[in-house]
Amino acid sequence: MPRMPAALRLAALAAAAVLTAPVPALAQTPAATAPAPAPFTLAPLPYAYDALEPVIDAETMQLHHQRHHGAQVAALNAEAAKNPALATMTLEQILAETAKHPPAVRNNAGGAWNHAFFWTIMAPQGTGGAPSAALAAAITRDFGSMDAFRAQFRTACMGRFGSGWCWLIVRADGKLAVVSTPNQDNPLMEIAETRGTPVLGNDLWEHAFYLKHRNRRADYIDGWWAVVNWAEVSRRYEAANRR
Ligand code: MN3
Repeated sequence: MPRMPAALRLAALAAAAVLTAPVPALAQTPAATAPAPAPFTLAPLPYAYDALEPVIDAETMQLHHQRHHGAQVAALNAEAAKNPALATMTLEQILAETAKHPPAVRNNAGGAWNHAFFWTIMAPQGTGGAPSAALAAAITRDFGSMDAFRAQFRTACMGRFGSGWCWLIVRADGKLAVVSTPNQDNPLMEIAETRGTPVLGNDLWEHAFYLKHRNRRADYIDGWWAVVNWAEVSRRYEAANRR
């Protein structure tokens, strides 16, 4: 083949690129132009707003669920409208790659997951049962006793500066650990200091307790154990252990 001048060679390459480029715009499906449905939803609480009284008052529960949790779901849907790939993902998939997304995705996917989890691990006083034999044995194995676990959890809750969460997690090695995360972060995030599967968690934001307890975080933490849903925590522990 005879040598082509450089300019001609470039023109030939450009023509080839046009021929092999995908067919543009016109081929869009109607679905791509219709408004996408909001992919993330706010589920109702598994009990009435006043069901955790007197430990957590109805007004706090209603504001917390409808306004705080609801706003995070709405904000995550707004992010998904900007980046439709998010709409195809589960919350857990998003939490595993938060560094790939803007901070609003980390904060609101975190908040959406954390609150949905939180509602399930609480139950009306007197109905939450006790830790299963397997969970009780693991708590004794990894903390020494139930009291020692609760003391460590309390210390972690009190030690979280500002807003955040305290968690009991199952680590990848099967061991239990108490960890705390800032803001709406959680141990499912790839950026978490200690990763694991949460089985119990307490919301340490002031919106979780301020109406009733004002600044007294310790009162909230100590009273909160009365509404822990140990049946659900145990179920989550056994599910995490099977992974
Ligand atoms: Mn909250």
